[in-house]
Amino acid sequence: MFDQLQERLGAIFERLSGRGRITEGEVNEALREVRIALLEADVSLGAAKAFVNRVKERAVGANVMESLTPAQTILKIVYDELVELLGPSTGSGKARLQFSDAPPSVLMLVGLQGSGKTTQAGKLALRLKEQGRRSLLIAADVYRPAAIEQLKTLGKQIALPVFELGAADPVRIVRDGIAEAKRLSISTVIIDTAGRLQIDEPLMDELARIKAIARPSEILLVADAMTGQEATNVAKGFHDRLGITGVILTKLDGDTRGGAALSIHSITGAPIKFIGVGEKLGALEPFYPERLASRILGMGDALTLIEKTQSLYSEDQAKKLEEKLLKQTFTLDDFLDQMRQVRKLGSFSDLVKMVPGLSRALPKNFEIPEREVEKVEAIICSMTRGERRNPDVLNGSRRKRIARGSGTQVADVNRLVKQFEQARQMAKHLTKTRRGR
Ligand SMILES: Nc1nc2c(ncn2[C@@H]2O[C@H](COP(=O)(O)OP(=O)(O)OP(=O)(O)O)[C@@H](O)[C@H]2O)c(=O)[nH]1
Ligand SMILES: [Mg+2]
Repeated sequence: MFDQLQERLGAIFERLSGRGRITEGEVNEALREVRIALLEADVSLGAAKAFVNRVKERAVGANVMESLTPAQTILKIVYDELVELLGPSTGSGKARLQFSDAPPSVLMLVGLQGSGKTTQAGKLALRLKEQGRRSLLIAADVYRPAAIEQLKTLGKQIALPVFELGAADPVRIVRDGIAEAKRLSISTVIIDTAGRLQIDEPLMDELARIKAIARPSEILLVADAMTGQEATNVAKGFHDRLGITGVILTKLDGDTRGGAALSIHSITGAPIKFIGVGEKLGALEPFYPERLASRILGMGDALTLIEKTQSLYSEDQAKKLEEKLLKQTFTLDDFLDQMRQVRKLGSFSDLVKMVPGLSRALPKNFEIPEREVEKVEAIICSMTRGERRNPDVLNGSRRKRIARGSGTQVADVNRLVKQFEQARQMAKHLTKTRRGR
């Protein structure tokens, strides 16, 4: 995600840090480029201007020109301002999910068609279940018969009840559903509502009536990050009418330019409470502005990666992995080991992108289809331990043997070895240039 913005900003700071002292003109030039990068990421003109002005003001205050490390000082200011712009973190009081004192707590999901409401309802229910909170899912989208079925399928997958009354009046469904939750002593109710292609009066009216009867502790706007600036306009529309309490930004796993994430909080004042990062039910994450900001600025996202791996590895193993990543002494053996563990977590391509340095070394639009992952696994498995540790020994006859053993072509083996070598070379180069500064 945010590949383009990351690349632009990364290049700006790379250039700045190549110099010693910098002039005021150079600072202004860099900030002009930052503004263009933000506009290209679909941040609104007003927000981009305000952002750059704040950075400029602080840069003057921090005496950037006098500083011995001007580029780092500006980078830090931009980072701080990005964090500010993104809003509070899920862990902080301001963005934590609110529950009511009198159960059941009602969480109402609203948003445009296809933004991911039904899916996030399932993800949220699963997340709460893992924290020991049972939910009843209410199917209040009655306009598509498939919508009810979709929610019931999700409910089955996570073993939680779904309340539905077919195509009855959604307001009645919600009222009866909440009564049912009380009867079953279920602490939380999650309402899946209907979406429209655009905000319209009948939709808003229906949602307002559901709100009146359900008195939700949260009205969460589910917004598709891929729709960019448009998502912030939508957010404003929903907020003006319903008063949303938070946002779930979905599809951040896709190739989004980032505009929505950067401006949705400043436009609505509502915090981003979760981000959706995939179609699977486990793909809902708390929102950490610090991590996103450092990812946008190309500082990698070692934190998220290490947290993810911690659920699979012991602390000791995680530390060793961290060291290897930092020292870039990855062998094919580690690669295979990682891949096996990591596949349990979902998309391998996404995880690879989180490795600092590696994310920039990889080609643009880098993806590994699942089939390819299996192929790579088979190839590495057909190598001897020595070969995995030192791919340099792989001559023609060895490659032929490996291809035969893994049911692939020699060309596949060649490609893997070449890619691995390239990544290693790039990583080496990157660490060298960093140290050289
Ligand atoms: N890549 C990705 N896809 C997602 C994410 N969340 C949902 N989707 C997909 O987006 C599509 C629409 O999701 P739904 O949950 O049906 O959306 P909805 O808002 O309920 O749609 P309507 O009920 O038609 O208004 C589905 O194909 C989901 O699998 C996400 O975080 N990442
Ligand atoms: Mg739906």
